[in-house]
Amino acid sequence: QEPKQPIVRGAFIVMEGLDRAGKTTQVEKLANALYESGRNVETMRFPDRTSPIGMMISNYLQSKSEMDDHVVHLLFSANRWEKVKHINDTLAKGCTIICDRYYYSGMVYSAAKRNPNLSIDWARAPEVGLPRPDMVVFLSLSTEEAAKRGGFGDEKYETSEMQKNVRENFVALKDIPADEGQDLQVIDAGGSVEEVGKAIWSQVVQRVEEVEQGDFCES
Ligand code: T5A
Ligand code: NA
Repeated sequence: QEPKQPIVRGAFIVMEGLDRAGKTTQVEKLANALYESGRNVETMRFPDRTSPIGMMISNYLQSKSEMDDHVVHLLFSANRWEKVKHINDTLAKGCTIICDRYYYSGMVYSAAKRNPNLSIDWARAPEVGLPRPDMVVFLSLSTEEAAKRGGFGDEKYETSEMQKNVRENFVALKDIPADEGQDLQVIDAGGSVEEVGKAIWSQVVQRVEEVEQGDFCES
């Protein structure tokens, strides 16, 4: 057997998509598969509701508090910035991170409020400089398929108007010539949990191997 090359660093993989696309389900599945392939792997999610900033976000999403659109946007962003050292340290020790939502959600949801003073460019600014993912899996699900997965929950953004705008913004992100759109790998999330899991695995495992061998962009 070939001697194993030392791992340069772990891969940073993000799962994105609309509400009910299956992100949390697939993050778990992918993390288990990577673990079974002999890797160190950690899952993360944003918002991380456990920190003081995350608790403020959680209260807002549950309509227990009100906040200006800009304020809550900056809190979502700060909630990522407070994790930067942990992300970098984890990747540096060779551990792969699978992350449930990241700054793509951050930009797209805030801009979906259609506040004339909160453009997608305004929303992007505080995210600039965060660790760039090695791959972003975008789970794409039609409105009809999403509806089959049960009604809306009772959090702030779970309305058909908001979800429609979010979908439009995610589509538009694909056309932005900056890194955001080009990072997105669209995967059809309409199949069974097994089918979607297989499609994700075939794309992600290859990228994880490349990163482990040192083939990645400096962010
Ligand atoms: N937000 C987030 C911002 O505004 N700014 C930000 O910066 C960030 C990070 C909370 C909200 O915050 C916003 C976005 C959100 O509105 P959250 O806590 O992550 O974000 O909550 P959600 O992502 O909305 O969680 P959901 O549970 O709605 O969506 P998931 O994770 O995509 O879906 P999942 O896996 O939980 O599955 C949903 C249901 O579908 C079933 C599951 O069993 C479950 O019942 N399911 C399937 N059914 C059939 N076939 C499949 N293939 C299925 N896969 C899953
Ligand atoms: Na989720």
